[in-house]
Amino acid sequence: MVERTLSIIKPDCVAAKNAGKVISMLEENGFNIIGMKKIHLTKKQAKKFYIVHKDRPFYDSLTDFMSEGPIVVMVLEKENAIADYRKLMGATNPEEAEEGTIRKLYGSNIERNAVHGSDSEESANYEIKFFFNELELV
Ligand code: RTP
Ligand code: MG
Repeated sequence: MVERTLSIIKPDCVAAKNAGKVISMLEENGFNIIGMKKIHLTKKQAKKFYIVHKDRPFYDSLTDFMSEGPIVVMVLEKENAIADYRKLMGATNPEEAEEGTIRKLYGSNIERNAVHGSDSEESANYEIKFFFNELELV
C-alpha cells in the first residue's frame, strides 16, 4: 500500500550541511519527495508539533533544540513509507543505530539525532497537515 510519512531534517543536520546527503539517501531508497520546505519553527510551534511528548522529561529541551535553527520538512511517498523510513533513520539514539542509517551517519546524541519520522499512520496524518496543505503536495 502506498503511504505518506513526514520527514524532518533537524536543526543539527541542516546546520552541519548534511541536508543534501540525507535527501540523496531518501531518493536512492525509493522515496518520492512530494512536498518540501525549509522553515524555522518558533518554540511555540515546536511545542505544538511535539505535543504527544508534553509530559516527557525531555520536552523542554527537545523543543528548544527543534526551534534553534532552520529545518527541512518533507512529505515522502512510497509503499510502506512509514516503517521503511523509520528503518532508514535508525534507532533514536545514534549510538544504538545500525550502520548505514541516517542517525548513525549524521546524529550526535539521543536528542540531536539528525532526523524525525512519523511513527504511525495516525501521527503521519497529523504531522503532514501540520506543515502542508494538499495544494503543496505534488
Ligand atoms: P522522532 O519522533 O524525532 O522521529 O524520534 P523517535 O520517534 O525515534 O523518538 P521519540 O521517542 O518520539 O522522541 C522524539 C525526539 O525527542 C528527542 N529525545 N530525547 N533526552 C532523551 O532521552 C530523548 N529522548 C528522545 C529525540 O530528538 C527524539 O528523536
Ligand atoms: Mg517519535
